[in-house]
Amino acid sequence: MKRITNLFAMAMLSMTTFAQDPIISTKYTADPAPYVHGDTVYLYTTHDEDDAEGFKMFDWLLYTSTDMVNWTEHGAVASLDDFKWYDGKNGAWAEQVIERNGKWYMYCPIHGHGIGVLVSDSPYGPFKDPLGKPLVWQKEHWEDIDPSVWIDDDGQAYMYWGNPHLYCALLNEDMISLKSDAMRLHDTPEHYQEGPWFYKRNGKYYLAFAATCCPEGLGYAMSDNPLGPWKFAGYIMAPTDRTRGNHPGIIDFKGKSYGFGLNYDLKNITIKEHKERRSVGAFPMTYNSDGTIQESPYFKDVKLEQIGTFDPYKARIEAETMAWGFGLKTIKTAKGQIYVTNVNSDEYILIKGVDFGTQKLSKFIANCAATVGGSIELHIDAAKGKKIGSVSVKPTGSETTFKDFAGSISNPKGVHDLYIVFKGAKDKNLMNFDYWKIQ
Ligand code: FUB
Repeated sequence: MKRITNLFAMAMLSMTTFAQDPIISTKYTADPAPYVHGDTVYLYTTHDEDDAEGFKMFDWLLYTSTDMVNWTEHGAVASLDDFKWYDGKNGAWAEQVIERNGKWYMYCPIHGHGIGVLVSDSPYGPFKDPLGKPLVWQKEHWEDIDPSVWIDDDGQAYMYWGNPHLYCALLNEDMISLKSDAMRLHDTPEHYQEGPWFYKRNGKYYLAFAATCCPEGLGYAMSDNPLGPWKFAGYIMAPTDRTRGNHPGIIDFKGKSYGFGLNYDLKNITIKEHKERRSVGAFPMTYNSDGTIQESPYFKDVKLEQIGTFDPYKARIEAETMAWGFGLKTIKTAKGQIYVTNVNSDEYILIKGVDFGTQKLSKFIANCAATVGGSIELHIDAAKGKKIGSVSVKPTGSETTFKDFAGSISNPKGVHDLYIVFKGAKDKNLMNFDYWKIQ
C-alpha cells in the first residue's frame, strides 16, 4: 500500500512542482489563517485526522515560511484540551490568530459550543485560556463558527463569524471581551456561506468568505465601513468541482498579495471517495486599481513563486522544513521536539530554491534515530537528479535515540531544488530525522 502511495506521490509531484498544491503534505490541514509578522508568515491551520471520514478535528497547527514555498512545521500549538470548559472530544474548527501589543490571540470555535479565545506571549505558544468560558456562545443555534478578527487603524477590533448567517461584534482593547452585543447582519453578502476573512486594505474593507456550498468557491464583498453594508464584489476563486469545500485566508507579504484556501488534492492522490481530509493551498492574488480582486484559477493552475532563495547554511535546518514530503509524517514530543518519521525507501523531502553559493563543502550531517537504518542521498532538481552527497544512517539503539551522522557533499553551485531521498529496506520506517546541516 505504501509503495503504491509512493508511486502516486511521484506522479503527483511531477504535476505539482509547478503548482505547489497543496503547500502542506505531511498532514491533512484545513481552514488556513495566515498572519504576517516581521519577515515570516505564521500559517495557523485546523487539522483533519488521517483517518477522518467526517470532521474529526482535535487541535490547531502552525507552519511558518519566509518564502511561501518552503514551510516549517511547528505541530499542534493549541488543542481542545486547552479549553477546560469543554469536555467533548471533537470540534476544533476554523481558528484565527492575531497579534496585539506583543500578545497573540487565537480565536477558536468549538463546533456547537461557541468561540473561545487563547492568549500567548509567542506565536508558537503556549496558548492559555484567560476566560475559562466561551467569548461568544449563542446557545440557541450552532452558527458560532469561523471567527475572523481585524484591528482597524483607530484601534477598534472587530470579530466576524457565522454560518449561514453573518455576525459581528466589537472587541475591547483587551481582545478577550466584547464591547458590543453579537450583531446579526441583515445584509449578508450574496453567496455568503461561512469562513469570513475580514480585513482593510488601502482604505477599503473586505470580507472574503467561503461561497455557498457545494462546491464552495472563495467570494468576497467590499464596503466603506467596517460594519457594512457589504456588497458582493466577485470571486477570488470560482466554485469548482475540483474541491467541495474552501475557506479563505488573505495576506500581503513582502510586497505581494496571497490567498489561501483548502482542497482535497492531497487525499485525492490515494483516495477518490469523499472524506474530510483536506489540505491547505495558496495562490498569488492581484488587486485591480479600484481595489477589486482578480479571480484566480484553481490552485493547481497557478504558479506560487518562491520569494528569494533558501539558505542551506543555517546552524541547523529542521527536517520538517519542506516544500513537499508526501508519505512522510511528523511527530511532536511532549518536550516539543518535532521530527520526520514514517520514512520509507524512495520517499523524499523537497526543499525548493536552495542557494548553495560557490563555497567548498565537505560535510552533510543528519541527526537521526533508527532501529532499521538506511541511507540519505542528496539529489538536485529531481529525486533522480544529479547526486551531490549521501550519508549512511546506522541503528542508534532506539527510534528516539538521536545521533549525528556525517556524510559527504559536493557543492552543485548556485540555486537548485534539493531532494533529500531516503534509501533502504522496503516498507519499514528507516529512520526518524530531526535536523540536518551542511559544513
Ligand atoms: O473545518 C471545519 C469547518 O469546515 C470550518 O469551520 C468551516 O469553515 C469549513 O471549512
